[in-house]
Amino acid sequence: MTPLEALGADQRWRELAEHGEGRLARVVQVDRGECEVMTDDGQIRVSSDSQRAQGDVAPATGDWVTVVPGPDDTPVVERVLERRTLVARRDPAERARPQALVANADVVGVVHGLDRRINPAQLERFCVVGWQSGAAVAVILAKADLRRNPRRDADKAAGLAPGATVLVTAALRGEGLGQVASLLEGNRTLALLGPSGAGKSTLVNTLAGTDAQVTREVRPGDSKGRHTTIARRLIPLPGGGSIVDTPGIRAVGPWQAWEGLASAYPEIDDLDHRCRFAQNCWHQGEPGCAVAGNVDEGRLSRYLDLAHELADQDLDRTRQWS
Ligand SMILES: Nc1nc2c(ncn2[C@@H]2O[C@H](COP(=O)(O)OP(=O)(O)OP(=O)(O)O)[C@@H](O)[C@H]2O)c(=O)[nH]1
Ligand SMILES: [Mg+2]
Ligand SMILES: [Zn+2]
Repeated sequence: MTPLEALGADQRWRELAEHGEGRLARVVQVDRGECEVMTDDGQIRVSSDSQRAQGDVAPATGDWVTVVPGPDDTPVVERVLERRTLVARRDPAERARPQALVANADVVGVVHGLDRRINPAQLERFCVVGWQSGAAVAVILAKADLRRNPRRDADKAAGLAPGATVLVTAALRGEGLGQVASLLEGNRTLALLGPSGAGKSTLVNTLAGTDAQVTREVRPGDSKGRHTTIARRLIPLPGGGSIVDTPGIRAVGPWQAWEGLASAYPEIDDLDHRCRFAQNCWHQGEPGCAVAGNVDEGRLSRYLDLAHELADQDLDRTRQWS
């Protein structure tokens, strides 16, 4: 297996690459105009052409690209191949712009640390972003050693994340890691999402068998991890497949995530079109509503919060372009 095959290079990627001059590579990390990419011959640094016309896709961690020799012999990214999936959020610094987090993940792992109570709004929000990416979603409950009955947490999570695989892990004790590893079978890519301190990097390090990612002590008194670095790095695993850690994320704002919303709340989406005023029903007492009263109230209210957020975003975007 070549290093690229271990990262998921398949026939389809190779064929896409053949449309250009360059050779196939996968972006391991992006850092100010330069990328580290994996090629069939190992990892190299390439520049990601600053002259690239605006509107061209900027490479993100996980992207498949083609690389050509540049003017001064440093290789340059020629093309970003069309993404199969993309984990993106609303740019935290700007209201109406997306920020690409991870490209071409096969599974998004939403990590929640069991040192805290499950926060339904937060978990569902991460799931919306996960589903919107086009990848499958797994909820990974971490730090199960801190709970007497983690199965109960798993049941709760399953109710909040229909359609997602729910895994229980205790990385520091080596428990549940096989299940996480099985998400990577077939050289797949797992993108870990979740609030700071959830236990993402600890999972990555235990699976990779290295200290690839920095972990840190949770502050006493609260369970929030401290902010250190935000580099998103694709980490190859010894048995094939890769994981992308996303450090330093406090919250995710979904970006144009109507499909992700529908997938995260399938029971609401299933009934939605049966409301008498289906196009305009906010399921808040409108006559002939098929949703209100027939689904969990908490889920409905969180769904509506997210729907309002997305509707506001659509308005912002319309204003921006008019
Ligand atoms: N008890 C216990 N603690 C854990 C476990 N996994 C992680 N932790 C602790 O939780 C804290 C945060 O873990 P990290 O892996 O750094 O969290 P993170 O999700 O990477 O956080 P950010 O990088 O800030 O986004 C550290 O003090 C870890 O030692 C576990 O399985 N059991
Ligand atoms: Mg981390
Ligand atoms: Zn309705």
